[in-house]
Amino acid sequence: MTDKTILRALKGEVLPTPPVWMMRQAGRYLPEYRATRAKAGDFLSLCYNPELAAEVTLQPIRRYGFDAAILFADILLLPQALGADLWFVTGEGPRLSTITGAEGFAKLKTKDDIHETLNPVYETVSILSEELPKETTLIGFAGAPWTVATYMIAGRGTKDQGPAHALKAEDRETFVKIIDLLTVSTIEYLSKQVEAGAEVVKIFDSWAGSLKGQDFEDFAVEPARKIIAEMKARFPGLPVIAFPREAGEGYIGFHQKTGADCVALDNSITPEWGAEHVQVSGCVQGNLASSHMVTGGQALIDETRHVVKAFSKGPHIFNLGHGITPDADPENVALMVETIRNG
Ligand code: 1CP
Repeated sequence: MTDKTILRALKGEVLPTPPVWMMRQAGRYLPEYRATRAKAGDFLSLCYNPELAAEVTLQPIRRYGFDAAILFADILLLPQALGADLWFVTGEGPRLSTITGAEGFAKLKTKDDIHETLNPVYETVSILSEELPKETTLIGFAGAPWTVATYMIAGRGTKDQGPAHALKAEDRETFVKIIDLLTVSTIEYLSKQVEAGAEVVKIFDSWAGSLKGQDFEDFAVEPARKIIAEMKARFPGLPVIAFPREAGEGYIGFHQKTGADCVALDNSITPEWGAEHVQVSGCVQGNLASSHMVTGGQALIDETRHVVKAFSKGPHIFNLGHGITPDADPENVALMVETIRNG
């Protein structure tokens, strides 16, 4: 029996104090992150520099003693490894070469070609598995096929994922090929992370909420199910966290349909709804609004207690409903952690 709290919660144990970590916990709200990033140059250089990527992963662990560290990388490294051009425009976000049809798809590489680009990421994982405190769980991750596909098809982040929906409607064959390539490549990518020392993997489907009805089943549920089934076949007992963000009713039964050990909840649902409809099926993660990390004060304390209490009857990992934002105050993060641990 392991004594790492996150692994215990993932096995279904109800702990008196929920373990805690935060999405984007290594990020621009921390002065030490900004300093290391400036040393690395740009964001991608930081992702591909194992020493510095490990350093920024460790920074929030040193500061707050979170129960988990998440590998510092990005979901868009995988399309880059498959041959897409990728760059980040400061203040705006990612840009990629676009895949708009069969011709673009044909230029992509195969799942077996990705490691050449992604080797530094695996190196970051092995450094971390040596350097993390023994009580801290190391989480590896990848984007879910649908979310990664939305960026590959549009060439950037989009509010409504319009270009990806359009390709799905107009050239379904190419769209399905992209999803299938990402599914098998994600399995290879996550497998190397686990071999290098990741103890848990998380699948980020940030744009799952724009898939409705049968599309949600085909392109959010089914790829997650395939990835999780194969990961568990290769690594028996490996815990998996799935994050079908803004899935709404799609959250109901997501554990059973995909085989995920934990389902991460966003801020579009109340903790009470999440406890009643999702936690009944297994461990959940979430879901304090990240805006409290900006505003702090008594409201942060009250809402942290509210989230802890609402999920206290089942397995729960405390987290935000989405990533912490660059304008957050590091003191508020300390206040959240203290409130969780000291009541
Ligand atoms: O300037 C900077 O330093 C870049 C900001 C940043 C950071 C810190 C980006 C650019 N990515 C990351 C790291 C990152 N991204 C992690 C590391 C681990 C962590 O601390 O959580 C992880 C897990 C991600 C995952 C990620 N990247 C997602 C899924 C989760 C989510 O937030 O919804 C998505 C959609 C991305 C794409 C991406 N990368 C970066 C930005 C600004 C974006 C979003 C673009 C958009 O809004 O469409």
